Amino acid sequence: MRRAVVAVAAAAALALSGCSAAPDAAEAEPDVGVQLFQWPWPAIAEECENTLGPAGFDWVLTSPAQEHVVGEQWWVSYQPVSYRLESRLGTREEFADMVARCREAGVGIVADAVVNHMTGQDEPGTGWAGSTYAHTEYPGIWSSADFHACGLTPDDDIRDYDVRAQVQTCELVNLADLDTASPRVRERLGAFLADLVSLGVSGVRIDAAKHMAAEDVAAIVAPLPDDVRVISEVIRGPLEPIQPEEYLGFGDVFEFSYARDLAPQLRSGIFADPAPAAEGRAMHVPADQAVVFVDNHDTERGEAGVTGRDGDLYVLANVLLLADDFGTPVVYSGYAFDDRDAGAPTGADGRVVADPCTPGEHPDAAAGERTCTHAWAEVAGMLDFRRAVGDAPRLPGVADAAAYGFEREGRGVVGVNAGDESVELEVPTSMPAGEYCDVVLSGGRGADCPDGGAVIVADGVARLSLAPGGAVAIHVGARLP
Ligand code: ARE
Ligand code: CA
Repeated sequence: MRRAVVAVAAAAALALSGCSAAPDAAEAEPDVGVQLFQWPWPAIAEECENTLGPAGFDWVLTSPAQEHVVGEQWWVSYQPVSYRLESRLGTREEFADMVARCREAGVGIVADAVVNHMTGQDEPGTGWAGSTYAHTEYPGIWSSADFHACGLTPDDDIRDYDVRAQVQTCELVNLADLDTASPRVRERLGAFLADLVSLGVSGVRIDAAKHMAAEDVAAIVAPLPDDVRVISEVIRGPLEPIQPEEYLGFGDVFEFSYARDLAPQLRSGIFADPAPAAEGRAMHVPADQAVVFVDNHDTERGEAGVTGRDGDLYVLANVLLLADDFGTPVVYSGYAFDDRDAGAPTGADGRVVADPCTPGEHPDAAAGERTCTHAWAEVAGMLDFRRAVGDAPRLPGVADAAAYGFEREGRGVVGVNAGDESVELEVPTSMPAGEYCDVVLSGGRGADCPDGGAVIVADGVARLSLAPGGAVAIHVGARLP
């Protein structure tokens, strides 16, 4: 409780002690989301009030809220037993309270929705909230007639992602696959989404969307109000028959190509300018429907991208993500782990727990501890950058050794150094000459500029002093007197 009060006071002080000009007309509230992986509802509400709202985050992507199978692993969240909103992450009442408090703080909730399947259990069992089930029997909800029996592989599990019918009608890792072509199934799943919307969520993530025909997903989400954001999870497999583009008719998609392009550049220190956002990027859905990220809960356990385990490189990746003009970025905030399956820390009652993050702090998380990415000064500073640059386009960048930087036309300049030598990077810019404060260091305007934070723009060039593994960003709203 005390920590919460201190954080609110700090946020208020930040808002009052402004050292630079008031926001100008070109500013735009950042469109940035944050995935709070395995964060419980009461703790998310607190983050909205203390950290996310003040920093300007637009929405939080939660983990699934459905009643799930009982187990220690994080992924029990992805094995629903019923559509009751009773889970290890909180009760229905707590979910509703979170939505209301976050909304009050200016932050929407995007709920992860598991609609492709139910459990992957072969033995009957009892879920977290007491509902009984068997693999294809969920009393009062589903019976075996509501599920696919694909008959295309020996055990009805997906074997080959090259075969569309397998991917969409067989079982993903033994998860009982709902017959989403059936009107009855569509209607019941739609009612579940409508229930979430009735509690005030501003969007839904459609888990495993690739495993449902796009027309099935379209039918399920069709009754939702137009302003509810639908984001489909369709992991791009470049050679697979099912591509994310199929799912653009009714919402946005997570674009996995973004991180796959970014990671090798950071690892090699060899950077290349992407095509301008307006022209589109190869293997990416159009920018206005792309939700982009450095990592998520699957990729940090699987794909060889940059993750929280990469130290400075991960900070640089987040800085570049947030400085870019492509897509809607989502910052990822979970917990450190040394075992892929390890669940988030729980209390004696088995419920997941999370201590609040302290705005501006960047803790070195040990296994089981929250990374608090969303509270880092570097991330808050880049949200401030994003607010200041608005829709100014990203211009072609400059590279020097393993450093790289670019301008958001006339409004901001960013640079990163992926190497182990310091670099003085000169980035051409049309920003007015003068002294600016590095918001990666300061955490955004409002605070006094820390020692070493001043950056000079003169003669049409911003001079960025980039330490090994360092990043610097300045914008027109963070000019020093
Ligand atoms: C767990 C166990 C399994 C067990 C199963 C049932 O690990 O051994 O058979 O339970 O008892 C998560 C975990 C899984 C977990 C599952 C259910 O990651 O380990 O299974 O929950 O508890 C594909 C899908 C994509 C999916 C990824 C993981 O296309 O939709 O696999 N991502 C979402 C979530 C996951 C979640 C699920 C779906 C299931 O984000 O967290 O699984 O709800 C290529 C293809 C991709 C494919 C990828 C991996 O890249 O292009 O499409 O992704 O390979 O196979
Ligand atoms: Ca399916």
